[in-house]
Amino acid sequence: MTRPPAAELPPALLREFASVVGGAHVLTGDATAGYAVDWTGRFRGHAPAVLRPADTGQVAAVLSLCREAGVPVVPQGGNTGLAGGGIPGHGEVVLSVARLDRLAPVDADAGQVTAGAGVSLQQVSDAAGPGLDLGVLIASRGTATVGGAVATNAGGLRVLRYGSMRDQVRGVEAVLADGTVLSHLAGLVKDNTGYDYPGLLTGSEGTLAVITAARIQLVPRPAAPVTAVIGLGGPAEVHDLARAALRAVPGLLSAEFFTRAGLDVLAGHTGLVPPLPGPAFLLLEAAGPGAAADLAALAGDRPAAVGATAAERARLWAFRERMPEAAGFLGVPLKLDVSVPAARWVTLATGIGAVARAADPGAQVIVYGHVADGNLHVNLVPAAEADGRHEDAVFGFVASLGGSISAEHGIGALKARWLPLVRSAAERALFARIRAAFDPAGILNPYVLPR
Ligand code: 2HG
Ligand code: ZN
Repeated sequence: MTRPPAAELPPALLREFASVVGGAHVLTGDATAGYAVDWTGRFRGHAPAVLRPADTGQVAAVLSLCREAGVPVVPQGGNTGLAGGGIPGHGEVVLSVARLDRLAPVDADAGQVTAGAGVSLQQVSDAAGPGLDLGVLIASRGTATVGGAVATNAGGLRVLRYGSMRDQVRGVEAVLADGTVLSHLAGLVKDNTGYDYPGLLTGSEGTLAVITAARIQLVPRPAAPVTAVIGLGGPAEVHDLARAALRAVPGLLSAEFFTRAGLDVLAGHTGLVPPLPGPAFLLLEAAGPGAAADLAALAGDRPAAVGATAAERARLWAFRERMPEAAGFLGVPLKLDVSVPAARWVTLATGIGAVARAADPGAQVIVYGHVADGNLHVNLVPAAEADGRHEDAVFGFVASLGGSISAEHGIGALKARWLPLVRSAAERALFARIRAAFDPAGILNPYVLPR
């Protein structure tokens, strides 16, 4: 049985943890504070201890101790998650993978690299060298870790070209709740020898095992990328032009949507000056021969800002990459990341503001997202109590459009209640059986996903 939440752990157990990871890496009291809250301030918890193992053997040993003692565990990477899945909301112990930071040399033959769970995505990209890159690009790449990105199946800014984290994962090393180490890191492209458990662990949000390393397929580093921001009349124009880009721009890497309303908030608080007129913006990035000409032809005579140097591109990307900060200037945001079939995206993007305000007339809503993926980020600063009414409204609308209540951030603690909107009873029962097979004692992230 899992223990009830505890403000403190027995001193004998803390001593056993210390004998495994070293006393300096068993944090208690004030030292745990940064691990118990997410960066938006929406999710706050309490950890009776934060454990910082240095290698896979130490992860196995502390998990065995936790299981024997019935102590629930929340694995945590860079703590950049947005659904509360890495926060000890019910007094769980936090198992930080930050020190699993070993990055092997790139395997140039295979174009792959094996990275510890605590390596940041930026470090993987940097280590890939001039010819290769990590396919997944997210704004929090300097802090987000390989372990967290695999555990949440992170998406980001280039999914239309390279897919999500699952598409990059060729293998994992992970530790089950009973301390068993599983390792499948050869990176074989063809390997039909049984269940694809690395694929299953990808996106499992710390509920099945603690991922300690991943074998990652790198992609060719995009050559001479060009970025364009185009000012448009609204979501319908954004959607149509993004669809046209998918067909007409062979080197397309990104098709991102943001709005003037969001830019105005950023301008007021960060000094970022909106680059163009227009209530809506489409950021396109493309690489390879002809990319600049393809983007120029697509933009036609619409207002556009184009950047080809690293500095110009960074200036244009900042408008989109800093969008997640905007709502935070207005209050503590609810970040609802949803997706719908391509044909329903315009209905979603144009209708969501009214849907949210019907539930909470004073709510402030900022939307942006990955238009080519049917993904919209709904950042909502409630005026009314955040008692579930906003999720009821937004997720109900998304489900009515045949969409998903989590496009890329996961279910976490935020969305567990609404999973039945998009997953049948039979599916949830299967999830529970898979989970029981991996973690019969139920100590791994017990409050994330249904049990
Ligand atoms: C993005 O696309 C991230 O910028 C964060 O997924 C989205 O903060 C958010 O809501
Ligand atoms: Zn996103």
